[in-house]
Amino acid sequence: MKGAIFDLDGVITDTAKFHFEAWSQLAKEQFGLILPAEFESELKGISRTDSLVKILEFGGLRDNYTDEEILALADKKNGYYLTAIETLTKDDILPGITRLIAELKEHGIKLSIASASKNAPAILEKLGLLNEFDAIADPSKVANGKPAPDIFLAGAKAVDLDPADCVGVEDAVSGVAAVKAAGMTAVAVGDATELAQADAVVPTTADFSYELFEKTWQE
Ligand code: B16
Ligand code: MG
Repeated sequence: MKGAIFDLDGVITDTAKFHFEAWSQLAKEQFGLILPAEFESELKGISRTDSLVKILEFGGLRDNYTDEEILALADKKNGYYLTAIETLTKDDILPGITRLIAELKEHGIKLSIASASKNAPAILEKLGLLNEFDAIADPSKVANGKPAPDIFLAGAKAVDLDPADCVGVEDAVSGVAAVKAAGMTAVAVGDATELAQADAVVPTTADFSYELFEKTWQE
C-alpha cells in the first residue's frame, strides 16, 4: 500500500445530517415535501444536483423544473448547508481519524481526498486538516459521480499513484462501488451487510488503523 484515498463526509467528519437537514428545508419550502429518514443515507456520496434530482423524482416533480432551475435550487440548498457547517471545528473530526492520519504518514503513505463535495476544502480547513493531505481531487473536474470510479482515479492520480497501490476509504454504498470500480482495495465504515462490496468493514472510524489498511490491501 502506497496511498490512502479518503472520502470526506461520513469518514473524516459527519456532515450527512447537515446535508439532510438542508435538503429537508429546501424540499419543504419549495415543494411541500417531507423527506423520509432513509434519504439521509441514500444521498450519501451523491453529488449536489444528482441529490436534488432524486428528491424531485421522489415527489414526482422532475419534469416541472428545467436544468437551470435545478442548479438554482441546488445553490439555495448549499446556502442552508454552509450556514449549518459554519460551527464545525476540530472537535468534529470523527474518532480515530487524527491518529490514523499520523500512523499512515509515519509509514510514508500518501493521502488524498476523493469527496463528491465541492465544499471539501472549506470543511477540511474548519477541521484544521487542510495541510494533512497531499492532494484533494476536484469533483467539478470529473465526468461521472460515485458510483463511477472517476473521483477515486483522480485522487490516486493527484498523488501519482497506481490505483492498485491504494486503499479507498468510504462510508457509502455508492462510494464503495466507486472504490472497487477504480481497482482499489476498499475499507469501509458502517453496516457490514449494506457495505458487503468492501474488502473490509468496521463499525466505527475508531477501528481504522494502518495495520488494518495494510493487511486488507495485501489479502
Ligand atoms: P456538496 P462525500 C458527498 O460527500 C455527500 O455525502 C453527499 O451527501 C453530498 O451531496 C455530496 O458530497 C456533494 O456535496 O453539496 O458539498 O458539493 O461523502 O463524497 O465526501
Ligand atoms: Mg461519504
